[in-house]
Amino acid sequence: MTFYKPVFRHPELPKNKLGYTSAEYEGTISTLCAGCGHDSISTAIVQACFELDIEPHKVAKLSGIGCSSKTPAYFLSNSHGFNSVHGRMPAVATGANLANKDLLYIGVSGDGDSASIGMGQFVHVIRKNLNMVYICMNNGVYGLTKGQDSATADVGSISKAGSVNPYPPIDLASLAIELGASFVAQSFSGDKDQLNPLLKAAINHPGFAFLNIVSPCVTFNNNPGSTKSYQFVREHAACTGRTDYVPVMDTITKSYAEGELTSIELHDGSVLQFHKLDNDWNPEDRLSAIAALKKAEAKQEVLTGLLYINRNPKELHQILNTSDTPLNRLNEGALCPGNDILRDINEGFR
Ligand SMILES: Cc1ncc(C[n+]2csc(CCOP(=O)(O)OP(=O)(O)O)c2C)c(N)n1
Ligand code: SF4
Repeated sequence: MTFYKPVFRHPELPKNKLGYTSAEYEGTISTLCAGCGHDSISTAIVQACFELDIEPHKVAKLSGIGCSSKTPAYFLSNSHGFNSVHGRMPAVATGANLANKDLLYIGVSGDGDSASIGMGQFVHVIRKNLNMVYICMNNGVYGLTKGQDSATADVGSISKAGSVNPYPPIDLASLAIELGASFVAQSFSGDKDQLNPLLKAAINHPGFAFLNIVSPCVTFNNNPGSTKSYQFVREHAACTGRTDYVPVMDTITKSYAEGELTSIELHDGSVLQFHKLDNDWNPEDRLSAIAALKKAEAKQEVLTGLLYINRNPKELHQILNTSDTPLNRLNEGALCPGNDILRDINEGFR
């Protein structure tokens, strides 16, 4: 279902260099649960694109399937969009980018979408260094299909159905660095002070930019023993049997300084430890980034900030040596040079 926002806005809304207000970067009204971290990320994307003076029609937003993958409907209504099959967003993004490299590609995915069914696509889009922003809204569960463990769920966490997750989590950020991603950052959906500059940097990065954003699922955090549990919902669902109760919760927000360790309490009372990187962190040291992630994991901390950057990556079009003019703007003569040239090419293989 789609709910359109009223067009009326305050007449004094600030405008960017293009003369647009932030309203021109919004989408339809979100149908996600009140308090879902994903909505905060959509708001951060709206703000970043508004502040960067990006023409909305020069953006293509792509996603797979999941609550997270619904979010492109909630930002940049005036841009291009494609909601693809579960886990297949990278392939669609690759095809679109090869046809028209002049758009800004923002891919949105969930931890289920990226780390399970879409893992094959995730690793290959990284090694091809597609010029895009890839956002994983990471809540540790399959929100849309009612809270099964995803491959990023902590070992030992208990799902809504009561099963204990016996598997260690996949760390998408270290995997991305190991596979050669040219920009890797982590953040928390409620920390807009950190998210805003990271998003802007990712948008301006001329290669694959991966943002792993911890984004609490307020509805399926209902399992005692889970790091994302929500006891109250579970009790209510048990007594009614067939219906479920989705509480209206306040979005969790938190700002904290560089180098600081902070605890963020989720709606169920469980606590996540976020450690923001120091000011003097060298994001160009790939091995240190991997080591820091492993150390943080051992201390059960989520390391946030820009973890790694390669400032001069060779993106896919450079690797393939494609034409300067995007393929979708080449005429038939350039795309199909004719029989004589084809004959010469064939001769070259004899
Ligand atoms: C091929 C296929 N398999 C399974 C599904 C069912 N399905 C829909 S969304 C989803 C997982 C969503 O989880 P995640 O990507 O973490 O997003 P969230 O809803 O938590 O934001 C699954 C398994 C599907 N739609 N298509
Ligand atoms: S089920 Fe979870 S992930 Fe989905 S909209 Fe609700 S809070 Fe967000």
